[in-house]
Amino acid sequence: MARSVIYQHSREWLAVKLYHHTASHNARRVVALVHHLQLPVELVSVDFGTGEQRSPEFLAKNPNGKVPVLVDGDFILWESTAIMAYLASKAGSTLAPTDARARADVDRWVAWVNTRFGSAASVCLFENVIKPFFGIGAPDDAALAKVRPELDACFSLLEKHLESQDYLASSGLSIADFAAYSIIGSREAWKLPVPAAGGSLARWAERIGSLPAWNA
Ligand SMILES: N[C@@H](CCC(=O)N[C@@H](CS)C(=O)NCC(=O)O)C(=O)O
Repeated sequence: MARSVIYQHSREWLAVKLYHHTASHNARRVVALVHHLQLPVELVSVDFGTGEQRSPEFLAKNPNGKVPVLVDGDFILWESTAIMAYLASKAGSTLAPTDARARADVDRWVAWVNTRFGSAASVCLFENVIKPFFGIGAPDDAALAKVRPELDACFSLLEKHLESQDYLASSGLSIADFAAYSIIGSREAWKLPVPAAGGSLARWAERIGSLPAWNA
C-alpha cells in the first residue's frame, strides 16, 4: 500500500484514511473531493495487482472487496457517494448542504447517477475499457447498441436540465457533480455518446473538469 497525506492535520482528521486505486472512477470522485476541500485525509493506494482488495484484512473493511473505503477511527464506510457525503458533512461544506430541500435535491441527483445513469454508462466502461484492458474479448456491439437509447435519454435529460442551472443541484456545486463527472470526464475512454460540444452539458463538463482537484 502506498500512503500519502497532503493537507495539514487537525485533531478530528487525525485518523481519517481513504483506501483507493487510481484506475477506479468511484475512488477518483472521492479523491477529487478530498483535494477540492483540501481535507487532511491519508490516501492509501490498494494494490489491485496483488489482489489486495480480496485480502482478509481489506475484506474486514469492505466485505465487497472494492474501493473506495474510508476509515475514520473506529468508523468504516464504503460506497463512494456515501463517503463523499460524509466527508463534505464532516468538513461543513456546502457540497453536501444541510437545508432539507437542498440536501434532498443533491441526494436525488446522486441517486440518479448511482442508478439510472451509472448503470447504463457502466456497460460502456465494461465493453470499451475493462474488456480490452484485461484481454477478455472484443466489445460486444449488441450490448452497446442495447444501452444506447438509455444513455441518449440520460444525456438529453442532462442537456435540458443544465440549460437553466450551472450545476446538477440547484444549491450549487455539490457531491452530485463529482459523482457525475467521475463518469462523464472519462467520456472519450469509455466511448460515451455525449452530445457534441457547445451545449449545456459540454459547458458543465468544462466547468467541473477544470476544477484543479481532478489533477491534484
Ligand atoms: N458502488 C461502489 C462501487 C465500487 C467499485 O465497483 N469499485 C471498483 C473500482 S471502480 C473496485 O474496487 N473493483 C475491484 C474489484 O472488483 O476487484 C462505490 O461507489 O463505491
